[in-house]
Amino acid sequence: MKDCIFCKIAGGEIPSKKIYEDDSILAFHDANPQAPVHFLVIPKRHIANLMELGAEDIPLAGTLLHKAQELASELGCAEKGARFVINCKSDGGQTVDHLHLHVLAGRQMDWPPG
Ligand code: IU
Repeated sequence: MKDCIFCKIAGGEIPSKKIYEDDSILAFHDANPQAPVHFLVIPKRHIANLMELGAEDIPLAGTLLHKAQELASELGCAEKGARFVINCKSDGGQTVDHLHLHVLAGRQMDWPPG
């Protein structure tokens, strides 16, 4: 999508601190980290938010989740775990309208979220 910053990151038009990439997904360190480990996993194809995920995207969603946990493990989070978050639309606190899974780790998380 033309004006989507994460599409531009996925396309390499805007640089990112890339962790992993394949044909369908990209993982990169969050530009404004909220924990010692904070990275995002996104589909390369523009999907605005989780509500826009179609049944045809179920394999992609599985890939996204599986790669997120695999990368979290590789970054040393297997033992203590991590928080996996998808903010969705305005009430969900989503600020970038391109589906992304946050992975936060390296400190104790609070609950409930703000
Ligand atoms: P949110 O779930 O839409 O609120 O999260 C958007 C995240 O994208 C947020 O943590 C930003 O720091 C992050 N981000 C980024 O890593 N690089 C960018 O160029 C932009 C936002 I814009």
